[in-house]
Amino acid sequence: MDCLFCKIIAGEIPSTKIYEDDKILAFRDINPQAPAHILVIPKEHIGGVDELNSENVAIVSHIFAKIAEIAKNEGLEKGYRVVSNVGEHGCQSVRHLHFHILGGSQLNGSMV
Ligand code: DGP
Repeated sequence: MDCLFCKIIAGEIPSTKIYEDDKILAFRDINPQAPAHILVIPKEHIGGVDELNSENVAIVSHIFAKIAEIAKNEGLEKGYRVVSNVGEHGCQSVRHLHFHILGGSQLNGSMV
């Protein structure tokens, strides 16, 4: 499978890692949209939120528990945004489930 984030997980493409365990990886986005812009991904290949189901959804609770920890470690006490783009209309450019953590300054109030 030709998946960019699977290659990052495999170490074939370098990344700035923030957190890693046997199930997930967090690393800095190559094109930051905010002072802090981190991607959190499952090591299992799941294409996006639209491929979640009762068999694989447990990973999302693990990811969100770690998002809270990561945000605290990044000093984002004043708040942050968690975003997952899905499919063409959602402007998802990498078809591997990922959650953006965006923060470090006042974000725009608009969601779109
Ligand atoms: P999305 O558009 O929601 O699918 O987000 C994909 C993000 O992935 C986008 O913000 C840029 C980031 N990205 C793309 N290629 C690379 C890469 O090679 N390394 C890192 N660290 N981030 C990447």
